Amino acid sequence: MGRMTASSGRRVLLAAPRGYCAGVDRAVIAVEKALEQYGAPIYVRHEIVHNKYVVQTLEKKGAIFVERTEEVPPGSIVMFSAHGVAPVVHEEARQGRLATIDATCPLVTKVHKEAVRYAKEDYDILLIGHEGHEEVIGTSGEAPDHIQLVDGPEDVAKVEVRDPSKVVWLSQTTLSVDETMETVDALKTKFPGLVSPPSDDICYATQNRQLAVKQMGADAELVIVVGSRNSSNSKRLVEVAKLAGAREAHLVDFADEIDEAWLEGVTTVGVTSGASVPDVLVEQVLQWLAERGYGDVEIVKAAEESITFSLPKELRRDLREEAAALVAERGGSGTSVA
Ligand code: 10D
Ligand code: SF4
Repeated sequence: MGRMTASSGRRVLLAAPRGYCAGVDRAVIAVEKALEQYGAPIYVRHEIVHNKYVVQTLEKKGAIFVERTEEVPPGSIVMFSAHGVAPVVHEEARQGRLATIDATCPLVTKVHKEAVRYAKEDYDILLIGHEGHEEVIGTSGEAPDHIQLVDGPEDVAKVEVRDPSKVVWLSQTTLSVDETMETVDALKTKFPGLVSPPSDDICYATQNRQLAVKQMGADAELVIVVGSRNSSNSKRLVEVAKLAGAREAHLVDFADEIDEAWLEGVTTVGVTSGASVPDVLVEQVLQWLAERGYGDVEIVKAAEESITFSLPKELRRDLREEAAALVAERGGSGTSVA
């Protein structure tokens, strides 16, 4: 314990686990590998993960981020983000003569498969998730006629189904565990025969990061969550910290967004980061805090994580040749990337 700490009692509680999950690690490496293997540009449909720093860094290396498949020139390579895409997007890529690399997290793909399976069995699927989020757009697209979105407990009243004995709930992978259970309870009250997904749709990484922040929320007056505004799982960590007792919790992309005023009267600061956040950004926050007397760091460990995913299979094929062939096949009108 440093002299400063001994006299002031100021300390940092650092959450573990925090930061990169297996799906994000895989997706970011996939963009880097594709750039190495095929050279720039590599188009990426949607932010590969919802993190400003990651996107800026990959842009500097030659990745081009687009929101719509039509923005990608024919004959190019396009990667789909970790959040997943609807089947119609695969079709758009075929139509646009694009070679694709699918960086959808396998745990998102698992939910897509559940949706397809329950739709085949003609269930009404209640997808709990945030309206407009990329992941729910992708999952809903697997079975648009069978899926309706339930965006929190307040949405339950408006839900109507064809047959209350044939209803299942599924969810986005990055929701608040507690709020989702509230929504499920409300749905079960309305539809007692509601079927639950075969395994948790909220992924291990989301659950573990929330567990850790819950543990620190009781002791930390202030919790700083490193993550971007459009990152669902990062935003949930702010909410969970507040519910766990933190007086204040804030989301920051970078250390220089921290407001000195937040530290007033604060002895214990909790620090964590979303699943899309590289740890270098957390280190910068710890440095910033240490410079202001919060140099004593204790780890709050809620779980061990060892899961990893292998890279998207397409990275093992020659996509440049494939892209060139796609253009040649249709008369070669596109911009070749070879
Ligand atoms: O917004 P989000 O939490 O779903 O995405 P982010 O890119 O921040 O984190 C990774 C989570 C993914 C790809 C959805 F599973
Ligand atoms: Fe996959 Fe979970 Fe990470 Fe999303 S947050 S990319 S579902 S591991």
